[in-house]
Amino acid sequence: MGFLSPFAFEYVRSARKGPIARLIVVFLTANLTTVCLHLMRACIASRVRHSSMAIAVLASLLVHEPAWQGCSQTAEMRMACASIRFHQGTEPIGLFTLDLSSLPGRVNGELFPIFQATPYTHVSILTLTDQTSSEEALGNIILEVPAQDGDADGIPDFFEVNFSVQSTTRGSYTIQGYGRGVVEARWSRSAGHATGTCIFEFRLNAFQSLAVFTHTFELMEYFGPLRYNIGRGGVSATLSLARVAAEGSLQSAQVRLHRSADDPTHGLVFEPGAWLDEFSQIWPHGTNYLFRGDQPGNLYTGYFDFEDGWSGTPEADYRTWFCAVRDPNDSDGDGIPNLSDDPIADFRATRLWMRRAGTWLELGIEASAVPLSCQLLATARLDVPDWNVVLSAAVTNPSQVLLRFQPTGNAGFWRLRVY
Ligand SMILES: [Ca+2]
Ligand SMILES: [Ca+2]
Ligand SMILES: [Ca+2]
Repeated sequence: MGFLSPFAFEYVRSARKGPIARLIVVFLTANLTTVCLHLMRACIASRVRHSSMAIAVLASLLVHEPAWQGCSQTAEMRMACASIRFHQGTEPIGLFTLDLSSLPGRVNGELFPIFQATPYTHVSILTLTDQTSSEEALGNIILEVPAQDGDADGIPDFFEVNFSVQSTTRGSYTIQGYGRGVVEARWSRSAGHATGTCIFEFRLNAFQSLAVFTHTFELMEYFGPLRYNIGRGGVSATLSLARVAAEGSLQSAQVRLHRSADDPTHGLVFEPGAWLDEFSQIWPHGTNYLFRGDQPGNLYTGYFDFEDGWSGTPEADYRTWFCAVRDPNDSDGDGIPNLSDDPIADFRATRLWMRRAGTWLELGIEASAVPLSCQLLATARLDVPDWNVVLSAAVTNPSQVLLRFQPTGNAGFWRLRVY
């Protein structure tokens, strides 16, 4: 919710002459209280000079914020880790195990993204362990992982739990002391399950296979609401994401965003912050950028990098995520979601107005967008204000009368709360 800030009317009605004698509209950009107190003093002085006149001074409202500004709005947010977590792999005889990691000296299961290595997309450090001697051999693997985004939601479908996966991809590997060659990865995962199976077949040549390891792999995907308020300095938001098809959550009560300076209506900037996982462990992040395409126009997508995206290890890992924010809110219907719309445009579009209607005065709202809800509050003085709700109304028309009354000769001040 937000209060609209003031402009003022001085309205002087001649009781003797009947019709309105004078109507002055004064737009105030200075301190409301100071100016309105000044107006009250002028009014009182005027009443002294013109005791036969009924005088009303009406403080009304100039929009500081668009109608939706300050109101809590909800977008939806989806995060999917671009890394895949591999559990330890086994081979049919049970003599060796295979682990993947992004960390030298510690196994964290991470098959992590690599860029500009087309057609390959992911790499990892391999640790082959002889279970009888406990000797370890290190290696590495580079692989292609499907990147298609069939539903155009900004997340490659492979990384979305709700899509099933049945595919075979290829890459290459090296294992010290054992050999190098081509590796085939056969992926299998049912829709709605965060875990699936990946079978690596390591080949020495076209005729010889070094080993076949079967791994459980795990996707990390989170989804939930991003609730935000737009103020003059940007967007403040809270997020509450639940892990898809698995235990886990990500929360943050202090998300700060703003429009991109380079492309304000398309670019959304996440300012540095920190999220909490279900163990209350901190996932800090720096500045991240999302971009909105024209189709669909309410979706912001991009990579989101954490300084550390998994609290299961003390080291920085699982850092790169796919992020998609869909904002269905478009209060002015111009195709630009509120998250990155120009608040200044609406700043001038919503206002509280006053007009004569015979001997009546009408107080109404010119709304930048409808529908919206509002409350009209009034007080008799501003030096010790006592704002009381006069009415609550649903605004369904671009210009709508809120209050109709006869001037009483007493000073009155109004303010409007929209939400
Ligand atoms: Ca997708
Ligand atoms: Ca970590
Ligand atoms: Ca808009």
